[in-house]
Amino acid sequence: MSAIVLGGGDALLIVDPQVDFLPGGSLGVPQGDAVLAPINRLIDLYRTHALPVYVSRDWHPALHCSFAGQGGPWPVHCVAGSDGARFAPGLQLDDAVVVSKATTVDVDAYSAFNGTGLTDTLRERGIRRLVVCGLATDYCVLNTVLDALAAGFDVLLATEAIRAVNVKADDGDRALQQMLERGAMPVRLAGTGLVADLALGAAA
Ligand code: VGL
Ligand code: ZN
Repeated sequence: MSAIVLGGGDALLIVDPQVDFLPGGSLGVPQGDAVLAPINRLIDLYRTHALPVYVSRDWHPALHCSFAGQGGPWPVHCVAGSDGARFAPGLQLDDAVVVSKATTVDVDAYSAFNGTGLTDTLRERGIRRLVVCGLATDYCVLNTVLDALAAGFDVLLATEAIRAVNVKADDGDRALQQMLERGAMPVRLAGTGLVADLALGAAA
């Protein structure tokens, strides 16, 4: 068993688990709600080890450049303060540190590191390794993982706790491949802990 031993320097980073990205939301990710149960288990695990939890959110102004009405690729979603921008009900986020991104009208930011100061925040707290999970695999998870790796963090990717938009059918698979090639390690929940997702690791 390749169990992952959690300790000082570890943190959980949950990417954009917001109502608009769930089925029925304005930018609903297919099976996006399937990430919620494993994310709650991950939160539990990190709390049990007294390790910090970070959660990013897409937090756009009303006329954001990524919206179709402004010439962007997406329907209106995650407008700051709206119901759709709320975290998914049922997630036990209590004491998670919230990171808001893409908050200005003329810039989009898929990565939780883009324009948020998250790199410094994590370094100041001595974080060296992240488990990343959330929505969506092919946009915000992908860009967050690539930035985390570029900044020198070790990245464990919780593969059961991510889902893709799949504008093109294999976008999620290709994003996953890209993250693994750059050095993210796939992990899954097993019993009360995390183990390397060997099937995926071998495929990478
Ligand atoms: C996202 C599309 C537009 C995401 C955010 O969180 O993956 N995708 N804005
Ligand atoms: Zn967005």
